[in-house]
Parts: sequence; structure tokens; C-alpha cells
Amino acid sequence: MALEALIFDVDGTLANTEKDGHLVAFNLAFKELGLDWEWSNELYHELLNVTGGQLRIKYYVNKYLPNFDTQDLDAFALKLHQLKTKKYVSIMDEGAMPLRPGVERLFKEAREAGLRLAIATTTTPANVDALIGNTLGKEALDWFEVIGAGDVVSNLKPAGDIYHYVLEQMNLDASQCLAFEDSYNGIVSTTEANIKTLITVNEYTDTHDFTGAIVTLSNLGEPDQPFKLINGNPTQASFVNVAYLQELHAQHC
Ligand code: XBP
Ligand code: MG
Repeated sequence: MALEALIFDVDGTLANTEKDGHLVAFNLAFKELGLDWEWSNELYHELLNVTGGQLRIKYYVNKYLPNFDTQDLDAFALKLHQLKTKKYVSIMDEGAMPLRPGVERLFKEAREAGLRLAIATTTTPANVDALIGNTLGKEALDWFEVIGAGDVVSNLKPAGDIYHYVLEQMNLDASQCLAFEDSYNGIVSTTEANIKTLITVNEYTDTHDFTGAIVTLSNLGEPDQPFKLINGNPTQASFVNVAYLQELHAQHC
């Protein structure tokens, strides 16, 4: 079947939102609530194995603060997480979060070529709106036929639920799509939904196991800024464009 749609993860794939967005927002929220917690970047490498901010907070408390005094950890994590989302949106509104190389170009080229676009992420919907709105403009949210985000499904990545949800909403078969991910949890999720996946790594994920990826790249690249091929078939392409995606799709789907 022909390539019809591209489905993008958000955090780490579209932008380096974890280090400069989520981690900063968590720490600001802790401070504002008077908690003496401060997550270091090193600790955050471990905490990122747990997807979803609320689950991450609860994992942290259970593992590192077994004596933390709260009667209802779910309610506490919910409140803290709501504050963290506000902080994250404010950071995005400051407008200093660039998209990763090639992301904006590929969105535009894909649209011109008639490919359908969607998002599949575990992050909160407000965070997706804030990132896209502040980098590409609010109108760009309409470029995505489906924005599958947050708790629209009951099981977050690494479960495949969010990808199944997007495929169902778009009425597409997995073989008509390619997914873009940056992490182990991401590729486990796409693999469960049977969607072939292109990986762009980042500082949190460059040691992850990406077995099953059709290609692993340093980033999507630009005409004057070639990607580094980390794993996959040799290619003439030096940046990810629609022609290269058709090549990958023909090889793997
Ligand atoms: C990344 C995540 C998210 C964010 C936090 O998911 O694990 O949990 O770190 O977002 P993806 P929330 O790469 O699939 O987008 O705090 O809004 O949950
Ligand atoms: Mg990600």
C-alpha cells in the first residue's frame, strides 16, 4: 500500500522539550509548592523511563521519598502536575523553544505532497498546543488531522494504544504510515501498532535500543545540514524529505 500519512511523536522528536521545557517546569512547580525537590538532568535521564508527568512524579516519590507524608498521592500528583503544565505552557509562550532541524521543512513538504499528518504523544494536550502554536503559529495545529495526546487512551506509551487510536481516527492501515520517534518507549509503542518507524536520537535517548527501526538518524537534517546515519540502509539522501520517506516505505512496508 502507498505511503499516506506521517505520525509524529512530540517530546524529543519535534523539539528538545524535555530538558528545556518539562524538566524546568517540574522544578518550577516543586519550588512554587514549597517542596525542596530539585530534579537534576542526570536524575531526569532515569525518570524519563516513566512516561507521563503524573506517573513520573509518583514513581519519584515511591522510589526516592518513601517517607514522604501525603495521604493521597494520586491527588497530590494531579495538583502538582496541573501546576507543572501551567509552567510548561508559560515557558513555551516565552518562545525560546526551537523545533529540531528539518521538522518545519518536512511538515511543509509533506503537506505539499498531499501526505496526511498526525501526532501521537503521551504529553498533555495543552503542551502540544503551546509548542506548535509558539513555533509554527496557531493555524499550524490544523495541519494535523488527529492530535492524539495525553489520556485520550488509558495506557500511555510504551503501550501501542495512542498509535492504534490515531490509525483508527484516520481510518488507515499501519502499512500506509510512517512514525517518527526518539525513544525506546516510543518504538515499543509504534511496534506494538505495527507502524514502521524512523528514529531521531537526542541526548536522553542516544543509548536506547532501537531494534526494529527502519532507520536511526541524528536528526531529520536540512539541505545545508546533513543528518548522520546511525543505523539503517545506506542512502543518497542527506536530509529527510518526502522522496527519502517514499524510499524507506518501499523498502520496509
Ligand atoms: C514524553 C513524556 C511526557 C513528558 C511530560 O512523551 O514522557 O510524559 O515528559 O508530559 P512523548 P506531561 O515523547 O510520547 O511525547 O507532564 O504532560 O505528562
Ligand atoms: Mg518522545
